[in-house]
Amino acid sequence: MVVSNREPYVHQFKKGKVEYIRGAGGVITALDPVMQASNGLWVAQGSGDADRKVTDKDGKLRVPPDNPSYTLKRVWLTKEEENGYYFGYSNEAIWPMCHLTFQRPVFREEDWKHYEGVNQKFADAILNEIGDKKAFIWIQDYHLCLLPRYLKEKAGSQLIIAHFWHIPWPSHEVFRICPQRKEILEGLLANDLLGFHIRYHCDNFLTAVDRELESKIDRERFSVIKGGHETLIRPYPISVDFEGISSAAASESVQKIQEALVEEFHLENQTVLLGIDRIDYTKGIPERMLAVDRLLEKVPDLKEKITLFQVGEISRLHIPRYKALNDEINALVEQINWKHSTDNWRPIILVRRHLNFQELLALHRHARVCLVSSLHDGMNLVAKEFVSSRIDNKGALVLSEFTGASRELTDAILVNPYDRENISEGIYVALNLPEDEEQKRMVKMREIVQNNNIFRWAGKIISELLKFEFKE
Ligand code: GDG
Repeated sequence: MVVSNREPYVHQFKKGKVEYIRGAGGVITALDPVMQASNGLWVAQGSGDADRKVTDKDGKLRVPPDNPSYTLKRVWLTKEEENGYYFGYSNEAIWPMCHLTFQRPVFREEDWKHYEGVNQKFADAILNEIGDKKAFIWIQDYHLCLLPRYLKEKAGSQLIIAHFWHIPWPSHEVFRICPQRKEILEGLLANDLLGFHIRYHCDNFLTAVDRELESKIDRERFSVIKGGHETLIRPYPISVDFEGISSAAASESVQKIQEALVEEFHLENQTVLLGIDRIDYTKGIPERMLAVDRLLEKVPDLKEKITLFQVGEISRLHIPRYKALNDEINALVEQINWKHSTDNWRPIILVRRHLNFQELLALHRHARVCLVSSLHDGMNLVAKEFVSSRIDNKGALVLSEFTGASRELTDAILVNPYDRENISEGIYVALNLPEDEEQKRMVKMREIVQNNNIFRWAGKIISELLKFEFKE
């Protein structure tokens, strides 16, 4: 069983008909292929306006709709619950606390109450499904910190639980500001296995436990024993479906889409710098735009030659900080385009509409440089998707050193996103890499993503999970 906040398939009404889209976001990109291969059950929040229409009375349906291969069970939340649990505690408290971007977290007591209530609601839905059966459960992310404890309290001997934390875990100096830090740690320590992207986040977690709770920490085994229960803490760097992306990128349909996009956006004679992100202050989108601005100031010869093509899917707009970022990005695009544009060229194209995955691959194929300038990022899948799409072994990746991906993709051009000069130099270096050097770097990066692909990531966690024995 997989449990996550976000569902993999969202149903919406379009001109009276029900249509579905596969959600954007790292978790879904990573786990949908795993679930398709294993015919499991995925429990998540229902979120589309037509979701209720397609489910049975228990909130269940088979997905993907075009090729049903596993079951999706929806948990329905009220508006108040969604505000408190999702926008409030998850994304105004935990998210900014875990990402070092100097965005102050907001801990509201009423949000926490909803966070507890919704975690309990997920637990009830799951326990209801399980009955007296035994189950392996794999929980995703920071929305569901309390769920493992609620499940284990009711059905400890029937369950083996793993939890993957998709975002960074902060240093203790940061974590200790959280008023609910003990409850969060106790919730997570009900897991049998807890995974982070990198070793550094595991270390931070162990330090937090050490400082906050009575427990025994085994630094050799990388585990915590609390109240007689052991939780293993392990790094599992997430990845993408390398082979799937490579072969889709080679397909004729993606090639056709590429031609259509080039025509639609007049990219025929442009060297494309590509950004693909949810609009989020952790992703360094204004920083990237300002770096392009700086580059054009320093190297005016690049005018009419380069285009920053930014795909920005709107995200969490109910939160004031996200709304402000959205406005800031719109204003920056206006300002930078006004400053540098000529009669038939503008340096930044910002695309707000939802692009499907094939369109993203077409853009990856077309780009000369992919720009990932996150201020802090657990992994960053866009970087790995770019590399996987480059079947031609061409293209350069400019990558923030504060992403988990930078630990593996050392052949990218690594930059500090807080340093505008440094990003703009990185772009310049990327644009001027000699052909053989560009190719050598891309080949090495492709080997790394090919070896540590999404199936290997999931396989490692699942095989660790299967080593545990149910308690009698
Ligand atoms: C969290 C962590 C970690 C983006 N725009 C569109 C679209 N996307 C897809 C990308 C990529 C995914 O969304 C974004 O993944 P990231 O890894 O960049 O970021 P988060 O959503 O913040 O994910 C992150 C991840 O979890 C996995 O553990 O890497 O660090 O923050 O796959 O391609 N997809 C479509 N249209 C868009 O407009 N179809």
